[in-house]
Amino acid sequence: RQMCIRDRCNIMEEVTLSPEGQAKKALYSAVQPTNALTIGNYIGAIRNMVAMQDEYNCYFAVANMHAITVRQVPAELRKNTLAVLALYMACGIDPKKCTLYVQSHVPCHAELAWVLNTFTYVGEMERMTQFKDKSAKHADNINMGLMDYPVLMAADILLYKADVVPVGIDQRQHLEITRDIATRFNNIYSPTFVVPEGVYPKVGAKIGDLLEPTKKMSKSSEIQTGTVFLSDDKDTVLRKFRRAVTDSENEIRYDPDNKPGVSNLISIYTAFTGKSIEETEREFAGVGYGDFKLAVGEAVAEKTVPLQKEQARLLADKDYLSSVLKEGAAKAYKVASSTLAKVYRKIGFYQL
Ligand code: AQP
Repeated sequence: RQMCIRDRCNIMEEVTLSPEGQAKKALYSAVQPTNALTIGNYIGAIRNMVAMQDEYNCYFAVANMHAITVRQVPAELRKNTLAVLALYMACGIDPKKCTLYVQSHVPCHAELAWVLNTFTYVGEMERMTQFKDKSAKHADNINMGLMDYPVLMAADILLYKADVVPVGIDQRQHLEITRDIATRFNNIYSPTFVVPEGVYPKVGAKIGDLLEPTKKMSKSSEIQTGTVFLSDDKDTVLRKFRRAVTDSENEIRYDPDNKPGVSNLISIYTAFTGKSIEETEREFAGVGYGDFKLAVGEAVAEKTVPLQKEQARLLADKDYLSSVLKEGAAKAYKVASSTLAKVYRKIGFYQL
């Protein structure tokens, strides 16, 4: 259900209503199709996206424009783009309830990012942890896009007037800069952008690599033995968990500072079973690390194997995926182009 409102710039906008007739808050989130997705992407982002889709007016993107900040093989990028789309739906994201689209299908992202660049300082971008990490990892390709990544992300979020953004903790710094850019613009002109709030999972906001649990599990890590992909078969999942780093005690207790390996495994277990940390500690009191690691692997595979089957079924239906993408791009464009028109008017771009 939707109704029209007239905003301060005299532009008519559609607002999605809840069943009670209240305007729903907007939510934005995206994942880069840089490889197969990991259980970190699932726990930190996708799980919450699915849980929040009824309550919010959701915009979910496959962020292929972000992906090219690191060199991609074109055929792989194309394949991964559809794979992420199908995975979103396999995980429970319903394209009828939300706007599901590919970032490059809506040109407003690049256009707003250009404008926002002029409200962002070079020093701010140089300080970004992800920029520093990725520059070190890709020293032969420290391109402008890599540095500008947070401004494109700000454009993504601000185009849809997102009130909330469910992301893992690694994206907190980028979300803060989005808030700064929005506030800066609003102060120079007049209220234009909604200043968004980050939503971080209470447990699992930063899932660690199984072999180096203090390091974030990443889908494009060079060494993949500590990364569990949602596409891994059951044997691979169990093998990776069997090798997970723990500690010299033999106590299953959540204590991220002193027991990062075990705590990481507890976070994964709770995310995949819905049990609390306390329940998990009680369930495995007196159990050895070997059996615990096996139980975590089993819980993960129990969820991911059916996801893979559903993803494969969706990927086989190209016509359906195509219709979802066309509808998603049209819905996204409608909202994004209205925000962009407002921005252009405020900054003084002559309108045709
Ligand atoms: N290890 C993680 N724990 C919790 N959340 C995570 N996310 C990523 N890794 C973890 C969250 O997943 C969402 C999508 O991430 P992204 O694809 O936009 O890029 P990223 O954050 O850079 O994730 P990766 O897996 O590390 O990708 P690459 O290797 O390509 O850079 C985000 O909400 C993120 O917080």
